[in-house]
Amino acid sequence: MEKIAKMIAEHSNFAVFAHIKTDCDAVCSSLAMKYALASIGKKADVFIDSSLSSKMQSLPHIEDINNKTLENYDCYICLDTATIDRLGKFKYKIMKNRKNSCLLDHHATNEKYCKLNYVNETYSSTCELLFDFFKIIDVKITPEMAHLLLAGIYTDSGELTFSCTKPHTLLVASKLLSIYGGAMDEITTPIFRNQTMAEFKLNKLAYDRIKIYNDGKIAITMLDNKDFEELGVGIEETHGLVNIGIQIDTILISIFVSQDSEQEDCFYVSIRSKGNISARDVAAAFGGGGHLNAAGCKIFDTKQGVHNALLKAAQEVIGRC
Ligand SMILES: [Mn+2]
Repeated sequence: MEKIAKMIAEHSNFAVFAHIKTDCDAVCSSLAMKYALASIGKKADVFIDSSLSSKMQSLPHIEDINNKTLENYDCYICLDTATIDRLGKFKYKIMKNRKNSCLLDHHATNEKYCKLNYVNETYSSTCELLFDFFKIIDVKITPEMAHLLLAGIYTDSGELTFSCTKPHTLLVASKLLSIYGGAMDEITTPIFRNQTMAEFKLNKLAYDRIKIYNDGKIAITMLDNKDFEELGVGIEETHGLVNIGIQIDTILISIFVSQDSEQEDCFYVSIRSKGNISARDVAAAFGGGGHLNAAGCKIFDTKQGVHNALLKAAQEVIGRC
């Protein structure tokens, strides 16, 4: 982290990148970084090649994402993004300007594609990691930054319930909540408990579509672009639907698949697993990655082809244990 702090000290104009199919940790860590850098006299803009879910509209400064044109920056920071491809169209900036790039991430599968790379998978989230990093670059966390960091930590840690929630996570959350100064539900309700009717209907459909295999060990849920069209929701609202399957007591692997709105043969896959069963190994069979119990990949095939290939990969992973 010290080397990255030095790189930041030596530059003044930053572009901050985070991953496609973005989530709260990516968005919040990027915005917190922008305001942290501003507080120490630097300029930073945030670029994320992704649509934002309606839930993210409650976050402070959400309008600052992609509000500039990507021109000349003297340093590039990638947050929460394990592979260069997950930067989407912004990956070319890193390929061209690698010598002035750095990354901070908590994904064990990070491919370290920047000049300086700090990856530490003991953190629940990039937001938790940034709490420690901001100390190194002498940033005083404001209530708005605390709001952002808490939202990212709460999202990636499943509201402080997943196994990635460590004593350090709770300590950081506690410190951030006192800096924030308000009530926790002001942050969590808009993100976790404020569904639109369309989202509720999407959930309902996801419950209906679950297919169970291998004596209740594998769940696969598929939604296609016709579903999204009929309900009037975007693919960005599907976050968390993979958890419907994993919550069933016998299920060891839950897979959620959604079809790209423009490419008929392109499917996005989220995978969750329990214990030593590796979601990452299922994703890796299709060139994806992630954490042991939460991973993802993208597959180009027919709907049936995707379904069959995923079922086979999940059966193989379970068969190994
Ligand atoms: Mn994350």
